[in-house]
Amino acid sequence: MKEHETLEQRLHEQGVSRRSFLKFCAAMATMMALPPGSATAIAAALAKVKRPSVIWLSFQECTGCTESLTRSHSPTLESMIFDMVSLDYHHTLQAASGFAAEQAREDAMKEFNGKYLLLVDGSIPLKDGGVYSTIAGRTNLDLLEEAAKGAAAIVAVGSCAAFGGIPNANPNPTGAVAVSDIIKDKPIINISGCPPIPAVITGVLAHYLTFGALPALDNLGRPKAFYGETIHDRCYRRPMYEQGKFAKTFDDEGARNGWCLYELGCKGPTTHNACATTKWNGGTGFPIEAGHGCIGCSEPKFWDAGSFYAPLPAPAADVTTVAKAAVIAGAVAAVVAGAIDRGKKTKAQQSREKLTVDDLKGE
Ligand code: FSX
Repeated sequence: MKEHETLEQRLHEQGVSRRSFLKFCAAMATMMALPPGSATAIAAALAKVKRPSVIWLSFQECTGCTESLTRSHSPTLESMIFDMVSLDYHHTLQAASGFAAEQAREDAMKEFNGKYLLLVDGSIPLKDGGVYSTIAGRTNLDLLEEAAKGAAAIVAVGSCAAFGGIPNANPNPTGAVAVSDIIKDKPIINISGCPPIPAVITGVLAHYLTFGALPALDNLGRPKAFYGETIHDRCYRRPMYEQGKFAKTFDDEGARNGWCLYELGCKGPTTHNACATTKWNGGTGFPIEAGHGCIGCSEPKFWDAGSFYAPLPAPAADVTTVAKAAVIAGAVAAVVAGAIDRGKKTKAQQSREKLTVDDLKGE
């Protein structure tokens, strides 16, 4: 296996124009909330970087995470992930099978020991010796522990790998756990969502390649640039919430007029993700835009929390006069708080900007 070429060489071979590459970098800079002018610096850094070896292990999952990435809406952008990295092993996507496939994984682990990125989707079953999910006769636990040893960092793709996800839901018959429940000595970044947003997967990898480090994470190990705000924070129906206009059924006049889906069970206020801004399907929409509330799939235990069609505790389901007053008071407070928030940069934003400027000074 030859030493990996630079991204610039790879893009040239693939016939990707400089213009497309810069467009990609600009999109990444915007998504990562980096300061204006970062796109050029990202392009300079990315072009020179050696494409890292990536080993992608798929455990207990529905393949939605890989489907999400490969069905991404901007093939010229998100699919560039396959040019940014050398995907040396991926169960679903690789052409090789059987012994040849396992040999490719072993070769990559040996040659790029300490340098490769390990991407994992799916949870890991521990019950009964881990027999509920095996690959090439080996348990997921065995494969994960082996591959984690030589990894520079681990990316847990999807809520199953990040938090245990649906396999971990009650009664959790396979004893499914998250990557971070097993691996304690490597940096792990959680890209939650069932499935996760493909542009977020790409953005995290672009950040890692550009800065040589993982982005700032929240207390659940998720990149703040994408999970720093709730769906509710950025929802286009937020003004309806603040005005106390709530749809009562999925086909009433309020629903038809785009009123807030809070009382129909929307979990937007407690769900951290970028769906409302990044959106899905070519940027055309996200579940709330299609008339269905958020089910909170990027939060831990989202399936057990369930009650997808029951409203969050407050305000009360039946908006009485008192509750309406509370909603209005809350709305005023939220608007004021929002104005204050918008007027100042968060510590994360400040550190991102500092990191960018410092890191790219020498370019
Ligand atoms: Fe889980 Fe992903 Fe949901 Fe499915 O790999 S996060 S069940 S979209 O496929 O792991």
